[in-house]
Amino acid sequence: MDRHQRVTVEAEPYPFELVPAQCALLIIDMQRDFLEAGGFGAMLGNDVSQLRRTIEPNRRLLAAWRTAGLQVMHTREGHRPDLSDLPPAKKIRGRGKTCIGDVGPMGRILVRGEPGHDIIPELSPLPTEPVIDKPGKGAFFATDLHAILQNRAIKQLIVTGVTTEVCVHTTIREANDRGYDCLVPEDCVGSYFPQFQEIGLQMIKAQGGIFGWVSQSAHILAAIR
Ligand code: TIU
Repeated sequence: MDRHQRVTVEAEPYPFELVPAQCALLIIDMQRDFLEAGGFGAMLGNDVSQLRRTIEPNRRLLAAWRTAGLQVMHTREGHRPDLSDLPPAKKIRGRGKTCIGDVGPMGRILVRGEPGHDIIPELSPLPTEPVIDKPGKGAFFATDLHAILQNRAIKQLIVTGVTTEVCVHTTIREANDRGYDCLVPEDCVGSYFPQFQEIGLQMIKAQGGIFGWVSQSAHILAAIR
């Protein structure tokens, strides 16, 4: 594969013209706190098993992306141990008994350095892959992601991870406003709510691709093979 050669990926609302050398795989928040019992997702009352179907497609896409020598970046949602970057409004949202920063089965919830904050072992970052620690839902807010992408001449993003309508959507909207073309493989993003998964994907590709394109990981794998 010539990484600078444009390849067409089957997608909606129309084919995506992928330039592998200019495209990063951005994996959003595949953390134990969202995908395993006892973390932040479960604390909010969610069924974490809904998200686990995304692990294997992400693992395959990540392996292929690495084999092709392309850019990979990961994000993690979480806060400093002193919680100085945690807005009070975020801390008390939900009126739950347990809050961000409290101790749960996987350590302090959504706090950097705690076991629950880690990316799941199936998708562990390599030392060469930037990990963006973000205090918000969007990966561009209060992070150096945009600078890293610009330094590496990235113009396109394949956005995967969890959850579709929260951190994935917020990140795609932020990226779109900054001029990036975003492609979302639907089997690699997940929501706790099946109806939000479906509508969230429709919202991206509606109106001529108002925020981006939606595809399947198999189409992306075929394009970079
Ligand atoms: N609650 C929920 O669906 N998601 C989040 O809080 N964060 C992310 O989406 N990563």
